[in-house]
Amino acid sequence: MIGIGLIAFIGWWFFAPRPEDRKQSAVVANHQTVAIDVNGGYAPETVELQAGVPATLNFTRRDPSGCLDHVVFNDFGINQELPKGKTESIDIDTSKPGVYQWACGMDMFHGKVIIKA
Ligand SMILES: [Cu+2]
Repeated sequence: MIGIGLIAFIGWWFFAPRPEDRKQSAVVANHQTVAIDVNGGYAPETVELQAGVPATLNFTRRDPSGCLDHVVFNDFGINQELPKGKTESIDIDTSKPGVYQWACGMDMFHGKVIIKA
């Protein structure tokens, strides 16, 4: 019985919808911006952007650990330092719809950008 409960819990943990983790960009004057809080991970972890609209992600690192001091977008060739307590703006190329992962410098924490057509 414990085993079944554990499996159910793991299933819930991975597959339960967590809508608060996802944030859709607001488009203002043909530019979309999303603020991402970096503190023990990324909040939100999933960002939705509209294709073809210039986009900026503003990462603010509050976490003291060096683990999160870089954010890496392999698909875009971005490896940006995130000094603690500062907001770093990263421009995202939204010309191609798709799902693009980002990660900390050690590939331990992850987030993703969904570019919707
Ligand atoms: Cu890390």
